[in-house]
Amino acid sequence: MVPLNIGMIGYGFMGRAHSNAYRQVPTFFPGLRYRPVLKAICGRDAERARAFADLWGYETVETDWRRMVERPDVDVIDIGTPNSTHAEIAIAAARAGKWVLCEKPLAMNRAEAEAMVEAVEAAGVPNMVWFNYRRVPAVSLAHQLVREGRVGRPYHYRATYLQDWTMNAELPQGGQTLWRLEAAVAGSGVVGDLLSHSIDTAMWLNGPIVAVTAVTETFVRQRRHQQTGEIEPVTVDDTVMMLARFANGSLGTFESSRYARGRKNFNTLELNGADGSLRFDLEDPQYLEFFEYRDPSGRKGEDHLAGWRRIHVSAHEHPYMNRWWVPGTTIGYEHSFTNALADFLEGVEKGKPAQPDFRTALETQKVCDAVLASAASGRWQETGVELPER
Ligand code: SOE
Repeated sequence: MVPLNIGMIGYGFMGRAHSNAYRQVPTFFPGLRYRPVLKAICGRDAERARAFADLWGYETVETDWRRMVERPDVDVIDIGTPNSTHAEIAIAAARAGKWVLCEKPLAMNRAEAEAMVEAVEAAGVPNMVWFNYRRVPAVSLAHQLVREGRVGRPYHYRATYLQDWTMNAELPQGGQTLWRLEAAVAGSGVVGDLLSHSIDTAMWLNGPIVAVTAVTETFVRQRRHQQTGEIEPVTVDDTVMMLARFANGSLGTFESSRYARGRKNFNTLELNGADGSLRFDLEDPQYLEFFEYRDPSGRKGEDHLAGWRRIHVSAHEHPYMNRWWVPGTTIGYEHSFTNALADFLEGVEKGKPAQPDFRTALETQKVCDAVLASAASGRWQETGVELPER
């Protein structure tokens, strides 16, 4: 096995999720050529970075990402920092010849994302964006069924991504923990944070989104800023409702919100086609629901025995599941990151880049920008998405 030295930048939620994947991948995907080594963790607060290194087993600590990017003993730069820093770090890392992994959304906006794509492609370095939900086995199985033509001509795509953690009007904004509430750091609110996940999955399952119309709302208009202590205007969208037109002629509805009381990470999708429908709900992640418009003998058409199947996606035949436990047992949220990392490493090994790479994530960014533009103008907006079949 070839050691691959990881330089992880950011020690928050995603720093933990990615670090866990680096630790798990060699043992659960033992055939891979590359074996991640937790070489260095980088964060601005030296004490927190040291504590993180001790906990997760990183060999060294950096407090300046620029030093990390220059280190000759680091092969991969993994960006788990707030969105406003992604572009600068990724471009510097690519120029230094590092492989680059980046947390979603890829960038603050389309222009930044384009510059990032240009940098990784000019350097010819492997790259990927951590849109992890593609790698939930039930979602991967949905993709497989679509590719096998089991859904037929698609008519509707429906996605919701709902949370409620920002509803408290007393919650401050900004700073290390609440930067997702500040547009200058996050780029947008739920559009970049939640809707981007739904768009990535939707375009993977159902192809390019060519046009959108959207409305956004900010319900709590002022919050105290964690750093300045001042009451300041809230600059992010709390909720977005979007209608979409796909290149394949189907229509989509998308709803993302951090104001859905009781919803913690309610990420669902449904696809309705001529020959079948698929449904997934991340709060019940082991299951894929599938309705097939066939009678039990395989003839097309519904009979009195037709009905929704609730597939427990835990058999060895299901995506990724032969890597984990015995059939019938389950895996969780963190495994989607390990699965994604395994795909990335295998992709590098085989010369077939794993998806979504930066170029594909740029297309998601284009849709996010179109959503924000439509919400501002009140008009339908073309997205300009160009997604080749991969
Ligand atoms: C916060 O809303 C968040 O942590 C997102 O940033 C993640 O991408 C999502 O997967 C879980 O919720």
